[in-house]
Amino acid sequence: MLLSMLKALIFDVDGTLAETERDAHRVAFNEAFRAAGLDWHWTHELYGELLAVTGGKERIRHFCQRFHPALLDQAEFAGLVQRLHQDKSKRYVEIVGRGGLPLRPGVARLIEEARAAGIRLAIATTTSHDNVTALLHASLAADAEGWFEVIGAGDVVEKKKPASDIYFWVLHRLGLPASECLAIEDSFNGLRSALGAGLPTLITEAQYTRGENFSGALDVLPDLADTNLRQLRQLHERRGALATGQQ
Ligand code: XBP
Ligand code: MG
Repeated sequence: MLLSMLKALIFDVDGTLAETERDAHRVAFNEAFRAAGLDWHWTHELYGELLAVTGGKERIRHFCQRFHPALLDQAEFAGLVQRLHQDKSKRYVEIVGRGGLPLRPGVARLIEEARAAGIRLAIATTTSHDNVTALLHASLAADAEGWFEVIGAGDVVEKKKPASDIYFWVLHRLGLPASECLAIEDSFNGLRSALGAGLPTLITEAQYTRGENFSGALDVLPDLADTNLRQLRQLHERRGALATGQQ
């Protein structure tokens, strides 16, 4: 029986393409809090806990539920979250735009290899489209946005990871079955999201996600430094063989 071929790579962004969380997203959140006159400060440790909730607005709400529950009853709470997150996003784009946030090892090379081999590229992320393009421009290439045929980002879906909505959204636009794609993720929430859409998924563990439960992943790697496209195809084929009962 013909094994399903690898036709597309679908990349997560935060933690997978780059270590954006501690020194970019977290810093931008803290700057936005300060600018709004709030004495909130998300330490590296606290941020690690808050990352259990994906999405910046959702994370701010979760933080308030935990540490400032009285705020939730205030009429302007939703507006406050919206404003804080808007300002945070602006600051994140500025931070990333200054450069100095490299892609993780092997990522750029793997993307180049995939492009050269005609493998289609897509993105499925919880963060916003503007944040994705800022990172691609600053850390990959000025025209890198165009390398990705589909960019599924942020609020285009109602339910963020670990829900699978964003991966279904991307698959629909690629017009491919999940079995012909490979998702590359760094987190438990991202893995649940991708697996729920039926995607074979490779994990590259990140700063904040090392040691999470990655059962169901095709493989768990410390990074992509030693991974090439041939190996990705093999991984994907092995999974196809398992799925069809061939060994
Ligand atoms: C990471 C996230 C995002 C970022 C913050 O998602 O959960 O919420 O932490 O970005 P992924 P926003 O790894 O799926 O890319 O503030 O723009 O939500
Ligand atoms: Mg991630």
